[in-house]
Amino acid sequence: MTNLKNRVFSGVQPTGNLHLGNYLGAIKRFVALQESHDCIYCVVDMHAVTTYQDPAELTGNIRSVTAAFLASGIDPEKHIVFNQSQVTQHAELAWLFNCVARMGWLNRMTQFKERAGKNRENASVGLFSYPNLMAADILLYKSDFVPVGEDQKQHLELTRDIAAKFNNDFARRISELGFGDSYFPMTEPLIGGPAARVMNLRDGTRKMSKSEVSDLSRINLTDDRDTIVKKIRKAKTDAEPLPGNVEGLENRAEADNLVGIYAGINDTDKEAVIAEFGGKPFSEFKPALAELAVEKLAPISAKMRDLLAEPEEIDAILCDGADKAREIAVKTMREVREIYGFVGRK
Ligand code: AQP
Repeated sequence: MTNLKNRVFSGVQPTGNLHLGNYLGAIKRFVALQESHDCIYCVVDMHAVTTYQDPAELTGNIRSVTAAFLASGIDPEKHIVFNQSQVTQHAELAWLFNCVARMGWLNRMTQFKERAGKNRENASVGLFSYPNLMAADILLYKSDFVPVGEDQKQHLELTRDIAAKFNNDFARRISELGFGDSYFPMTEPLIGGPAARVMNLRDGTRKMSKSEVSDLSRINLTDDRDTIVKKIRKAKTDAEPLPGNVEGLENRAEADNLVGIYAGINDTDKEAVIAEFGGKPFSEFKPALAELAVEKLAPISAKMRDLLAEPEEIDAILCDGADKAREIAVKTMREVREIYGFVGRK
């Protein structure tokens, strides 16, 4: 880890089957960033338990997300891959950030409102303070960049607010201790591309999500060929053919989503997809999309199956990654404790 302003951090929750949204919005971009950055990719199991998880299923899901990382091309030798609960400093820093973040800031988080729904009084306190743990994940490693899907934009803004308030509250102490003008960086989100927000295949106004009841609403990374073809064939669309230009996708949520998915999988943009398929009916576009999805996803799911056949190897990779992550985390927490004025061994 030598370059300045070069560290990337991101996490994925082990809460169920990973889907095409997780892949295009996050994991595929994690892979690309390895070429140019020092990357830390985390299976955020402590975020997962903000809602109840069956313990045996959670274990399987932690391994499955790790397998998806590795099968997609993340290299745990050159970068760091680990699960959050093995590095206890995440929880420690999150507590301190509970004391930095303001109630009003968290009250504005739309994801909490969506997840808690009408049953807000019964949501866990952890679900409410989830963004503070996310800020801790990112800032524990003084990360410069965080690749995420668009749904995480607000949480990244909160991370910056927390860093700014911490830097400001402790400005004198930070300077006296020789850390310069500020301690935590202003982390930048990396959000973008044609598939930053992949939508539900049955309802183009809602995002594709692991927790959606209907399996037809998403393409899972583990779906076989027939299932992928069936889900794309059944994907909701309107009756019009694809428009002749990208502007024509406005107010056609489902068409826009399928074009974005094609562009995301094929490393291109919506303009290029429209240049090829503009004016064509869905009966022509959908089979082409299904073919492309199968071609790109089949090798990943085959590799995931091989990796999951040897769970102890996955666990060993996570333990090695946690050792590397902990080295950085221990140093940060030693400095943060000093900034706070806590008494203890250096
Ligand atoms: N539909 C999506 N389109 C683009 N990116 C997405 N991400 C999630 N859904 C989409 C991105 O995937 C990364 C990992 O997400 P996560 O599993 O940590 O949490 P999530 O955003 O809550 O994902 P789900 O599928 O919606 O999970 P549930 O149903 O459990 O709430 C993040 O970078 C996220 O932006």
